[in-house]
Amino acid sequence: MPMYSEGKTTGASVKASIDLSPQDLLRIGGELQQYRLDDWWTASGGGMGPNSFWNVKDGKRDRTALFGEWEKRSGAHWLTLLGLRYERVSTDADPVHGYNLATFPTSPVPAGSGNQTRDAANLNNADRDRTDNNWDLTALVRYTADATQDIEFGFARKVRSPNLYERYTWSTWQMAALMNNFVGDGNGYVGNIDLDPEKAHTLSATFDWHGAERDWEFKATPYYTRVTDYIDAVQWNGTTNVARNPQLTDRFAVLKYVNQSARLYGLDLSGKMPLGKTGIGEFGLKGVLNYTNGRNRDTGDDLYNIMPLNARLALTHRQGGWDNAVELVTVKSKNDGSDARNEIETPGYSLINLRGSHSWQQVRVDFGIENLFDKHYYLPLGGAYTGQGTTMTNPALPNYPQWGTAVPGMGRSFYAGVNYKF
Ligand SMILES: [Cu+2]
Repeated sequence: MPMYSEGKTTGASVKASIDLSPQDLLRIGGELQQYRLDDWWTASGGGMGPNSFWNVKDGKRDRTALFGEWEKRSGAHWLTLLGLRYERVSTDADPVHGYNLATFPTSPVPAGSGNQTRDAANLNNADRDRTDNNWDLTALVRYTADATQDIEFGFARKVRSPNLYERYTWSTWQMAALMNNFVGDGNGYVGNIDLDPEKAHTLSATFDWHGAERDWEFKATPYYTRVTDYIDAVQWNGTTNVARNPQLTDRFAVLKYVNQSARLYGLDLSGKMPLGKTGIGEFGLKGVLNYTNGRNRDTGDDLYNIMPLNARLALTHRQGGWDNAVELVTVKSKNDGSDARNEIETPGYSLINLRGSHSWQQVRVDFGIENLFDKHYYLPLGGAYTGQGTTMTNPALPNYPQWGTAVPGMGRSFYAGVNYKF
């Protein structure tokens, strides 16, 4: 099935840093970006003809942004940062038609497979020219209590406008929707002309305890994010053109992008400590831990593609030019996930990596083995494996042989690299 897409991006950005005073730094800048997209599928038989299917025709997405950020130091203890960004995003696309060329108003036209005539008409009759005025905001306060303690509080608002595929793909036909998957989960997706930009508001704090020379440190960052108009997706019934109820389970489905409300919270921990100096070098421990929990507040469903609780602990060794580590990576099982997308569960796993490096004046050599014990595991964020089975339809009842296989991670891998500085 031939599919063509042609995109063009042109843009420019300017940035400047201005020292207003020894304590005040101002950063300002602007950005311009123009994006153009055509996405069409030429006729190829089997219901895919006699004309080209226009998935996105003369799509445009233009961005104009201005931003400023003011960083101020007050004495030895306080640092404040205030940032503001305005971005105007204009998107548009031309009228489309399916393989059946259903936009000819004068000739009687067939409905086309999967309601191509109806769906094309819905997009063509809609107001496709959309403009979003997006305001981002950052506010941060850092208090340095003494040489071993920093505390930071932050608030951020970030706005993202939908991309052209989220806003302008139009066909609820399963085959067409399956071609519009940019998520990696094996489902089909249908765009939504009425999508609003998603707005995320985040509150976070960082507690940083460390040695005066940072020979040891422990950092904790909890955060909470509320997203209004979060761009999620609901299962869609193409025949009736409304949200599907009840939901399909344990198989791939067709979904339509919709704005919903979401929240995320999480905790990032990191730390390091020296273990001791010996005749054969300096030993230490280094670790990070990440936890994220995401929920759709409208449906109560878990958000798609959230990394399960994971940690990385390394025993480090330094001696002369040597810098080596034995690394343990542990990831918990993913057994919640998005029900709407029938997200595939993955079991937990642990991996051992060995890393070595030696540095000279100008040259550094890195080498190592990842996944030392050749453990078979599945990537929690790897999406669905779709390399076998049907390609243009979801497999029919009673078996869904394609659904349910995650993408495996790499087996035992050896690597080596050379860096040369001059
Ligand atoms: Cu096809």
